[in-house]
Amino acid sequence: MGGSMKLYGVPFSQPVRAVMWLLLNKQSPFEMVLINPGSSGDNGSRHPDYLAKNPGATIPCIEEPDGFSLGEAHAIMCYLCNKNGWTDMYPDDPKQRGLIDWYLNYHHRNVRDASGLVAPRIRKDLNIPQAAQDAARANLTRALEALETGWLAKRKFLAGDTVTIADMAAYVEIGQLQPEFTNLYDFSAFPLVQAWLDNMHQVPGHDDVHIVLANLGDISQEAPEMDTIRNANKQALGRIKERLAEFE
Ligand SMILES: N[C@@H](CCC(=O)N[C@@H](CS)C(=O)NCC(=O)O)C(=O)O
Repeated sequence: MGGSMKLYGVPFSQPVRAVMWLLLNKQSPFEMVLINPGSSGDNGSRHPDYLAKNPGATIPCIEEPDGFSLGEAHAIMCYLCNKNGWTDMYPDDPKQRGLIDWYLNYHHRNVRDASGLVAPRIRKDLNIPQAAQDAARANLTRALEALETGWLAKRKFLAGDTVTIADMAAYVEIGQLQPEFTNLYDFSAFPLVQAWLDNMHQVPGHDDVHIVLANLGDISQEAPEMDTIRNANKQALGRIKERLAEFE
């Protein structure tokens, strides 16, 4: 079976962006297949065809030409690094790798809660209770304190002096809140996190992956219309396809 690897998801999804960033950074070809998160319709993440690939019903998921499929952004990024020998992004030194795995495991229910600030604005239909929104903000703030006083107090990037998949996984969550994107969090209490965010802007692939957020813009005062989100995803897909054409 020929063809390139498929990546299922939408560019607005944080964990999808992390995988896309790694692939674009490495100029590694893939085919993006749009899957709507939470939908059971055709091309939805709860449709039986998709559940056969990822029973967890979430995006992202990848599928290799031989039919091998894998869910969970962090598992996918580790797999891609292992498969392609990208040891700059996921070093094979046990201690360096240990630091990355530490962050990737920590991330869930901590830094991931950054999306708990975004979801109520883009998914009004979910009627996310205020208490859940407050808990997400508190969890994120605690996680940023841990990054500020721990990880980033010791190193320029989360696991060392150079960027790894831990930074990409963290940035797609934290970075989306910056003023030039959704503008939903004030980072002034966290100067090391702010400096790290600035450094991450320079990592190749950053702008292509974040075009979706640049297009959506500041949503702190007003929640965007569904059409605006759809258009932002569409334009982002166009940019990604342009980049992928350059790799061929
Ligand atoms: N831990 C998963 C999280 C994936 C996830 O929550 N994806 C969201 C979109 S950002 C999703 O597919 N939601 C659909 C649903 O929960 O029904 C990962 O990192 O891949």
